[in-house]
Amino acid sequence: MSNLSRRKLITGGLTAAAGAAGLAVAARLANRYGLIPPDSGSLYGAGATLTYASQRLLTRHSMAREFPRSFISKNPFPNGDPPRDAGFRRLEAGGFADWRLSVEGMVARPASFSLADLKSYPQRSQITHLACEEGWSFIAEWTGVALSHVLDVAGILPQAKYVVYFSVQRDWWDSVDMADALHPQTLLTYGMNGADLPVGHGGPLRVRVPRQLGYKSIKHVSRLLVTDSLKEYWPESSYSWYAGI
Ligand SMILES: Nc1nc2c(c(=O)[nH]1)N[C@H]1C(S)=C(S)[C@@H](COP(=O)(O)O)O[C@H]1N2
Ligand SMILES: [Mo]
Repeated sequence: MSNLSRRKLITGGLTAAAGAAGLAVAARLANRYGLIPPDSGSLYGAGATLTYASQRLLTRHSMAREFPRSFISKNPFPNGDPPRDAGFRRLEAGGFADWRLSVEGMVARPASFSLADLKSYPQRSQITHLACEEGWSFIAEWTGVALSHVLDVAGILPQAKYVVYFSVQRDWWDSVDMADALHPQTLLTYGMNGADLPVGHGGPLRVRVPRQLGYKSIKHVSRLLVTDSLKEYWPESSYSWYAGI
């Protein structure tokens, strides 16, 4: 991905704005309150720590803005190509009846869910903004089940710290910490604007993390992994791990 320079600009700007003294204070605070993000050792560590720590302190319990129906965008923009491989096409032709979401890792009851299973759980809808780091955005109504509900069914173990979610598109996966995984607005969505979630927007199943930038909302998700370390699951992209907005 070619977003290195953009990220550099953003984090560079933050760092400059905070100033060296501010950063030192932020780092100390972050350390004390367990707010070091997992990419703090990276090139943009100081900026990433500052963003994550300040957002977590200020917004741990905050909600992404929800909009009235009249705000729903007329022409939402599907970004990137949907999967084109034979396996996905076969699943699509079958109405995704054979689609499965597996939940693995640090859970008491590893499980595999069909869309019908997920639809049998309490349904949540929210009208939220999806903002791409490239500058465009749209508002849509997203319908699904709270990620926290599915995690409860699987039973997360106490040592779990992150949830990694994988698309069937091999290059796309991402992760959130437990604060975002258990946040009431973080959904596994199967519906959009009152219809099935279109394949272009991540059908049949997509994670929505409305408190972070669009790239954290991974499309075509078929696997969740609960873990205490992201070492093996570091995204290949140059995006910042924490993308709070
Ligand atoms: N599997 C997968 N997930 C993805 C992407 C993708 O190309 N493939 N693009 C990401 C990016 S960068 C953004 S901004 C949003 C775009 O969502 P949309 O296609 O519904 O507009 O999806 C995110 N999730
Ligand atoms: Mo994006």
